[in-house]
Amino acid sequence: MSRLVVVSNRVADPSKASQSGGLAVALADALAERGGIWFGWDGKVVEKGTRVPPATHTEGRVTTVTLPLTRKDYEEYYLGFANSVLWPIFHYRLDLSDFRTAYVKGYQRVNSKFADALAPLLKPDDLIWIHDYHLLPLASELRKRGHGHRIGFFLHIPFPPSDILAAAPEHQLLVRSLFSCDLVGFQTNTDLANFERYVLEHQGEESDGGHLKAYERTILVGSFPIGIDAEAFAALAHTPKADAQIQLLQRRTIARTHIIGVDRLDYSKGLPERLRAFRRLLELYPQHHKSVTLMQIAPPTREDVDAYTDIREELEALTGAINGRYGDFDWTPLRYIHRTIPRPTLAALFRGCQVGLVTPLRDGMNLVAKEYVAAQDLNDPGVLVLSKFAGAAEELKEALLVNPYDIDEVAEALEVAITMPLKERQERNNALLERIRRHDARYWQENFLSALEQTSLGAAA
Ligand code: GDG
Repeated sequence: MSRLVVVSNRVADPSKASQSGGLAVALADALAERGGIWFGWDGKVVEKGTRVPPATHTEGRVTTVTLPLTRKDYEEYYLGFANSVLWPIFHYRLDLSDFRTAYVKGYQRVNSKFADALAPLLKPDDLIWIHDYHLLPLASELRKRGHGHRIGFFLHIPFPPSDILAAAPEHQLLVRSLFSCDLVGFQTNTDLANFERYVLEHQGEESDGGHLKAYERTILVGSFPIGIDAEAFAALAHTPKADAQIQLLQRRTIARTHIIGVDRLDYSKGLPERLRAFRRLLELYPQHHKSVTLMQIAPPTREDVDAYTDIREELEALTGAINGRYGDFDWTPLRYIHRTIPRPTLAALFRGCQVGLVTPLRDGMNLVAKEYVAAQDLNDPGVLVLSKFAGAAEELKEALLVNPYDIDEVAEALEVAITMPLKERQERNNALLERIRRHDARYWQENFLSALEQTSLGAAA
């Protein structure tokens, strides 16, 4: 079995992978089985001129290799091109993209630095697996340095329709770079179709049987919906400590029905629209006053990007307005928590809440939707209300699927969820759970790597 080299923008500490969630666990498992390297940024920023060699840390058969970014790299590559250009555009938000010429240069520069630092660590037979939008040009940088390895790339976020991508600076170059890979994987069939359409429009070559030919290379493409470790998450939700936390949640509030939302505070997650839908529920159904609450956990993220400050202010204002209008001395309708909550507490809260409200405006997959289902009690499961624009909606058909922009529709779905009879809740939950268990994180990782191993050996582009 070939050694695995995983490259991602950030590297999770493998010894803490179980606390960090699905992706870190899936990758840590694959690395432990095959042995290998996990390479990426250590999350630190150093001032110009500071030369810090990559730090290596080996545990068992896995070595993490991390390096810091200079302030300029952090601003131009991470905050700039990755998170102020690619993230909004790939989430269909051209209005939020903030393009500066320096960003493209910074993005190319960091990808080239990553390739320089990674190159000496590679062995001839390694399988290389690159992750996400930060590193679209990395495969092409490695090929330029003469590496003929099998290279796979997986995009965790959506791939936008051709016309939207065409608004991104250097879009042709970015897509062309992906043709230096042997396998390019997406979360959903929609993303895959968008990619194929872009390539056909810009290169005019035919695809066949999962292969796509363009830029003088033929690559394998496919959709590989990411999963979670459903068993482990269910176990986390069913500990004596989780039981105690759920009892506390029920004792401390007069509400009988708890709705929960958990999302990084990101504009792609549809949080203001979600709060408005909850307000509409209270407007339309006064019988729920004092019997329903919404708990929205929204840990901070990318606070150095302006668009993220704006959304935080909007949410704080909405929370105040809703609680001011509907709250009473013995009832706070909306609890908004702008902090990271420990993972076991999150699992307990999912289990203790009767409705999981997951309404991103656009999302690659959305693991929270799967975690909510995995945490439920089979005897008395809650109901998942899910945006049809989350990648997860392609698989999770038995959720109540909603258009997150349509406030009335989401409010009505909440009403259906709150009043759903036990039998229907169980039928829906069983069907969802069966699929989430079958297509778990291991299934995702094994499928991707076996497809990559079956490609013919990468030729230099
Ligand atoms: C990207 C794509 C794709 C959240 N708050 C807390 C916390 N979390 C955990 C959740 C979940 C993870 O973070 C978030 O995953 P999502 O999939 O929901 O979203 P992104 O972070 O945007 O991830 C996404 C994913 O990559 C994987 O491919 O699904 O579409 O955007 O696991 O539980 N964890 C803890 N405390 C919190 O407060 N401990």
